[in-house]
Amino acid sequence: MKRQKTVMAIHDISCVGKCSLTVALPILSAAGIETSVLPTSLLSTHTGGFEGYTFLDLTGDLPRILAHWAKLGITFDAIYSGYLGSRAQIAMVESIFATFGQGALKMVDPVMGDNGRLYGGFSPEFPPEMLHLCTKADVLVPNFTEATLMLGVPYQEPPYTKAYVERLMDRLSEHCPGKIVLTGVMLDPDHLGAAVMEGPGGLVEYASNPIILGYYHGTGDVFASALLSALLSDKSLRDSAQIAADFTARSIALSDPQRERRYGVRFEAALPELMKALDLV
Ligand code: PXL
Repeated sequence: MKRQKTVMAIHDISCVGKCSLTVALPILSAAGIETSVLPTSLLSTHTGGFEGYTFLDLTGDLPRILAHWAKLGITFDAIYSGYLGSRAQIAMVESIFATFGQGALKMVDPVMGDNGRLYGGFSPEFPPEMLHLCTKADVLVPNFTEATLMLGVPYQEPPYTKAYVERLMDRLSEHCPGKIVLTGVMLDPDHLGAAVMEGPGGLVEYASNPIILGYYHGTGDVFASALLSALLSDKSLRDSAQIAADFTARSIALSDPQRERRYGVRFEAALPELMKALDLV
């Protein structure tokens, strides 16, 4: 029997509005991956489109959880970080990479913003510190907003030229030696996808799908969780990006148009297709 892969997923729990752990856990599980969770904070809803959400910072409890895991000798095939609620948590993920990272694929989704703007609650000091975390990652998955914020360059509206996309990835790779999967790549108004690069100086390849217009909450987490699922299923970086792009597009296409978009996309309905793409069924 093939050994089951294991992941440590480091994200918040947004109790309502599918994103972060409520997306990562079901997707990785459907991909046959044993997923342990390190919840960084507990929110009544995510912060994008709901007023008056609660926020419980769990930073103080994380060292105790991690010390227990270390004592038990627990190891992981991958460590996957997403939304982090404070700069202290960025430092904590760096220390998790140092203590649990040996032999593990370290993937950072530098969740911070979209459409050219930082999400609510993040200070301008956050992006440079997130860039520092990305320098330690084997795979980073920024969108254009996050990439430009980390580089301190102005955000540009799509569509983009390949030259612009590749210049941005080159600039990121000057800081980050890992593989880069840049999301939100629109080369023409009819297609949306990702650009991938295996490392500094590497060739840039593209994965895309016909665009479905509009902003859908949580799709970054859907994409990144499917990407990691495919990478751990030994798919190539480009194939993994295409599988993740297909899954994200299907999750949007299967969503109820009557349901408010802040509740997230209907990724549950697309899981059988993801499992097929990963040769699991
Ligand atoms: O999907 C990213 C995300 C994760 N977690 C929280 C968020 C967001 C985006 O707004 O608010 C709490």
